[in-house]
Amino acid sequence: MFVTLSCEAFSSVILFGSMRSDSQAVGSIINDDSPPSTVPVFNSLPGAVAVAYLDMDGQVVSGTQWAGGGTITATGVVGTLTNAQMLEVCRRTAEDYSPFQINVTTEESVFLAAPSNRRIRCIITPDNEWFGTAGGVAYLNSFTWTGDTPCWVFSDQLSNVPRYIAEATSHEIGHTLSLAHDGRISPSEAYYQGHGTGEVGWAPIMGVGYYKLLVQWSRGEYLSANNTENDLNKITTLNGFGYRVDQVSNSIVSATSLSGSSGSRSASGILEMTGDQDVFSFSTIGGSCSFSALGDADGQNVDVLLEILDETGAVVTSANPDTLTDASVAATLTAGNYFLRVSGVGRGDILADGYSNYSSIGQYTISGNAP
Ligand SMILES: [Ca+2]
Ligand SMILES: [Ca+2]
Ligand SMILES: [Ca+2]
Ligand SMILES: [Ca+2]
Repeated sequence: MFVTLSCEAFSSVILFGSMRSDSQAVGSIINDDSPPSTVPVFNSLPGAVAVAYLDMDGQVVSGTQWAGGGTITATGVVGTLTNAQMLEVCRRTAEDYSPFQINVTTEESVFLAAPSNRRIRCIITPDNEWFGTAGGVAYLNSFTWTGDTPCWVFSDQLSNVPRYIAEATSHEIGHTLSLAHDGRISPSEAYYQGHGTGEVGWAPIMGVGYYKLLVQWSRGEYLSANNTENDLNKITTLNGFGYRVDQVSNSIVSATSLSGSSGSRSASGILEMTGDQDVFSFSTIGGSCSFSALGDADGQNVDVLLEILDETGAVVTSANPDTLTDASVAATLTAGNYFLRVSGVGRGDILADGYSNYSSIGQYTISGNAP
């Protein structure tokens, strides 16, 4: 049975010497505070049955299909990464998995308490020598195996940069959830590095996510994609967990009130599924109103469309900057009841430098003012 070895992900990173000698990246590590002696506690969805455990404190692995069943003694990244850097890895990975009923955790006790066919241990370690040069490696579908066969992320192969480690972590866990690589037919390549620039530079999580800022799940909509598997559908139907429940109505009829009744207003939430809309209500005595909707501060997956609607649901004003992923709206409103609607959108030509709204999902926060 479990003979399908997903090829080493991100082996291409090894070809990019500039990444490994990036003085900025090295400097950011050296300049940080003294390394901690323990991994910080992190749970993205406490209580979820399904668990992705980021094991950063070292692990001895034996009796698995790795290394022919032999013993692998992997050191951790505690002492190499700072507390803040380990938490950044957690937050970035958690953003990729925020639409789903899965807890990204750093607590081994949480992992051990989960059903063994609803969990994965992802070992983040500098010790890749037993395997070879790669950013990470995983067995396809191993999330639903029983026992404790981990997937791997090799931190020093990733220059110990939290963003790269997090991209590899989401990617390797993606393999364990049954996802294959996103490459291209022409040119023939196993890993697509993406397209576009700046905040809207896009790449698929199951390709190479290191070089772009907007790294999303994919169904192979880009030009010459070699893999049209529906990542979201596979994740949520093959692994014993599904999407998180949408907490905020798509309709003005049952909108959720923004926090704050006058002046400062706020809310936060998740766009869980393709096309989800979250509608919030607010009232004003009239005057100058302004709101911003920001995606996740570290690993934003949402390109936000933000709209103010009047009490009939008609759009008063909207914002979706073409080259930015956050959005802000402002309007002088007469006294009354209004709505703020958050959506995830695509951009431009999906066969050129754009993307669809397919995986424009994830966490957001709203803040603003209305008198
Ligand atoms: Ca461990
Ligand atoms: Ca939602
Ligand atoms: Ca909704
Ligand atoms: Ca935009």
